[in-house]
Amino acid sequence: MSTAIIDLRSDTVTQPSEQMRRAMASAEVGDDVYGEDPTINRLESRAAEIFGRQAAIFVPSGTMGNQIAIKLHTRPGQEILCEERGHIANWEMAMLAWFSGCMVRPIAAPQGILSWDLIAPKLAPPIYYVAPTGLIELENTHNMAGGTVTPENTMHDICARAHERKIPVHLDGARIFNAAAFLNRPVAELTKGFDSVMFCLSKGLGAPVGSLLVGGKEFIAEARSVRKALGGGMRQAGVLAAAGLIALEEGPKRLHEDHANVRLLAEGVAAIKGITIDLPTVQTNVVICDVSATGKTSAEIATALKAAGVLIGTVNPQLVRFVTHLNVTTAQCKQAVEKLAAICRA
Ligand code: TLP
Repeated sequence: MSTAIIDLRSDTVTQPSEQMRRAMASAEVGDDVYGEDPTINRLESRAAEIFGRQAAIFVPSGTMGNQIAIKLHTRPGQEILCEERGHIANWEMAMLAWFSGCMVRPIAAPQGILSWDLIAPKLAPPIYYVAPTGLIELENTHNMAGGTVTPENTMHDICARAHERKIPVHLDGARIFNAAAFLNRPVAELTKGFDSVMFCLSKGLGAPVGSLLVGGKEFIAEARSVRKALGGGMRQAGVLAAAGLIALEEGPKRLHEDHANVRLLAEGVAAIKGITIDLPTVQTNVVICDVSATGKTSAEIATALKAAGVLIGTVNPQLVRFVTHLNVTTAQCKQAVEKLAAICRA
């Protein structure tokens, strides 16, 4: 049995491949603040092309991509509607309040999947003494709901109805390629109704760093100013974009392997006494399970697993998260299940 650490904390932990390292070493670069990095320019135009959009901008992180979009779509004093477990509401340092002066109106959605029926009652009425709804935000796949996929029609319906009311819609598509793999649909089709889309190269696609924000030409031109204001002018970052280009072209092709591994892991873990998983919601490369009936907290389980060479994430005292990616094998997922079963039996 291998003694290598099995890291299931996140798909952000992937190591750049040999091909990426070679491309990074030989990347043609220039100063991107002057728009002169040819590798970044190539990455941005490929991203725009793949998403069927006018333009794209390379940003250091998904968080920065989301926050630039929020800044551009809203004005201070507005509300942003999103699912209550959404990344922008919980894991982005309240930056939408800090930087854009907005507040979240969270919506609880079963399996993290918003619909117009859930959104409509939360829209601000058009009364001068009520904070207006400035933005609707969706997350697909939904990370903290366990990598669940919002169906294509649901997204199109939300976008169309929001636009009838002149409300913009942003997609946190950090893992939109996982949704595309699950639905077997092109990302351009899935995301065509959104005013802007952020997606990450540094998660399942395997790049060491970077995300893109895609949208209209003017929107992305303004995004360049906001990125600069946030300190995101990265100069000769073509070395990162070189890895990003490989992630963008090659990464999506193998995501079904991560999905198969998570399914195997989820089925194995669901058979352990005291652990609950809603198996039909396991659709992509994330699984979240409730460990409370084991008599142990999530932190106790994570600590015991760490001692056995398996790293996992904790969501709260009851919930743990496993994420598969290109640096974990099927055999390692099986080992992780066995080690967890032994800990829960003890
Ligand atoms: N998610 C990370 C943690 O921050 C939770 C992870 O390990 O899953 N949107 C979504 C849906 C995300 O899951 C993440 C990262 C981001 C945005 C932010 O991306 P980064 O980390 O590049 O700022």
